[in-house]
Amino acid sequence: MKTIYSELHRLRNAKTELYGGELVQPFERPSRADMVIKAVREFSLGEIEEPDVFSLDPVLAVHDADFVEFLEVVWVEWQKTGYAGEAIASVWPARRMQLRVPNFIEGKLGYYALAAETSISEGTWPAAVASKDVALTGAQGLLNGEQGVFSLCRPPGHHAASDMFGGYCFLNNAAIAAQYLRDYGAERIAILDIDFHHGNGTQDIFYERDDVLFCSLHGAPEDAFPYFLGYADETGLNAGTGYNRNYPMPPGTTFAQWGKSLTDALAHIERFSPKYLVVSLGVDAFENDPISFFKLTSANFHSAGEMIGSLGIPTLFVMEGGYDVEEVGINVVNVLKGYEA
Ligand code: SP5
Ligand code: ZN
Repeated sequence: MKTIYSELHRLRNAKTELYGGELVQPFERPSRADMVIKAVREFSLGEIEEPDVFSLDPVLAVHDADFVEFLEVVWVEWQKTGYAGEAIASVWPARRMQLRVPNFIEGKLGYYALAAETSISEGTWPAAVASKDVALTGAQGLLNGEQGVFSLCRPPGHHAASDMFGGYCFLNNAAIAAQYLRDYGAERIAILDIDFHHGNGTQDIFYERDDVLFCSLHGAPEDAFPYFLGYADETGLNAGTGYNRNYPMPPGTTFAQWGKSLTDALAHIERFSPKYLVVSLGVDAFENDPISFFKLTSANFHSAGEMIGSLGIPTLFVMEGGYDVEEVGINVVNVLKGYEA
């Protein structure tokens, strides 16, 4: 399987993440992509190619123009304030407050952020732009007839909604790719999100649509980030009713249960008969992941790949989460090798 990869991911290199009341080194750091690309080479997954450069049109097909403009200028605007640190949201339009976009950048940050852990610094925007190019180049590969492509996106995307960033995400790479596939040749696209965290951004973008099915396996919102979306009774709205499926699971979940959820999601996807499948590939369901609570082993990821591959649908794998441990690389490659098996 071909891997699409850009060194420009390194431009996303924030120094801070608000975690447990402290500013720590971000879990979402450049070394993650290094570990994955190293494993891609070491286990001979296939060719590694640079992305093509796309315009912002495919981005604007799923994100609001004012949000995209905010992401473009936020770092410069933040610096103008004279604040010493990185740009971090600290105030939100909470219950019964106004949903109007403020002028001052501090207010704008709170308006567009879904969480405070994602600091913005120099290079965040160009890295996010390159990351969506990696996803779109992979999507183009499927349109050109590839059976499977791996887009090694960084920064990740599945928490980003049409007008929100956070959860280490800025542009929703999987949603952008899915919409591109939809616009250039397919009536139905399925998105399967196996990242440990609920893909709230992707769910939100397609929630009222019946042409993009979204299925997500994740830590139950009662116990896991992003906390405020991802319940099983969120099944879609209006035309989208029945086209959203969530599989929230409790702390300590092993492959015995996780695999059953995957089997059910895959059966649902098969009934939908999409032309293409986009997999939001996070490997933070791993037993040793530092911020998650599922108990999947490296071997389990290979099984998951095999199960996905058994559908026989051309599939774009888009990198999402998976943190801090060397096994991030092998776990990703295991999914991809399993898919090809
Ligand atoms: C793409 C992706 O995986 N984003 C995840 C963002 C999670 N950020 C919030 C982390 C809060 C972690 N709290 C975990 C408690 C562990 N003891
Ligand atoms: Zn995650």
